[in-house]
Amino acid sequence: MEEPATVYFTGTAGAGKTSLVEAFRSWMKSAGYDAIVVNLDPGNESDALAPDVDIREWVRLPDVMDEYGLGPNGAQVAAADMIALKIFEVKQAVQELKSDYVLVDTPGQVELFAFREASKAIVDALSGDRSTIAFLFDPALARTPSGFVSLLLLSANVEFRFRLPTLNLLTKADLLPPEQLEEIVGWGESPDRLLDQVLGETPTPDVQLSTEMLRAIATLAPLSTLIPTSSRDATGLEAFYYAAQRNFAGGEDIEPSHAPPGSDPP
Ligand SMILES: Nc1nc2c(ncn2[C@@H]2O[C@H](COP(=O)(O)OP(=O)(O)OP(=O)(O)O)[C@@H](O)[C@H]2O)c(=O)[nH]1
Ligand SMILES: [Mg+2]
Repeated sequence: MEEPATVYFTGTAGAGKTSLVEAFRSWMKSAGYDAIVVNLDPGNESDALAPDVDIREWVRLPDVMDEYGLGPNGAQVAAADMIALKIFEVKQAVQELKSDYVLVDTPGQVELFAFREASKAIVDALSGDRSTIAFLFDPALARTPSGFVSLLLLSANVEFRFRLPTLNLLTKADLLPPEQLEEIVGWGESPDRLLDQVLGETPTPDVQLSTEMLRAIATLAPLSTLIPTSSRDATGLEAFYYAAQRNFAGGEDIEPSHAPPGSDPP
């Protein structure tokens, strides 16, 4: 059987990962696609979450905290290694469900996913050839030029670590006035405009630093477009689906089991 296409959702704490995973699953279902949700966050407490495969069956953050006398962050680090040891059980549970798509929710702390060797082992074990990362831009951070640059660097870091195609999504678009939404999306399209804006911010050392880093990013890779999304009103989910589809290298578009109205590829 062909391996399912897998999307990893990552981003800074509270960026909207769990909400988007569930909103995207609902959208996929209504569009006739067969997707399951895998929760890889041992500390997930979101009410929105209804995973088909749940790491908390094997590793639970409160248990790790109790057992090793750790705080939540230390316990997340320890749990990441424990998860890596259980990943083949997780994979087996995923395979038993025989879905076409797997949507993976990851822990709140992005550095845990981005920098630890355990996450690399987890992703390597879980993913087939057709995998992509969705990196979430929280508008609370993305709305200033230097915040936007920081998120771009974080996203590039994730892509560099995992060597998987990475899509940048702006979350909670419903919270932004249209002009601000347009401005933020514009930064993703035009490195020059972003650079000008960064320079326009007070020239404190950190702003100078982000300018240099932005130059590097702009040289290394064309900035990838930022897809605005909202879990509240399902904005951008279809656009995200087709962008992800293009990233599943060599993958053919999987036909929905029933043709949804108006869902022809653009
Ligand atoms: N208005 C609005 N709020 C949202 C949206 N998505 C998420 N939120 C809110 O943002 C907060 C964080 O959402 P989560 O989905 O838990 O974010 P997360 O990245 O999984 O959070 P952690 O796992 O704790 O890092 C919650 O209060 C959500 O209700 C959205 O599209 N619109
Ligand atoms: Mg979450």
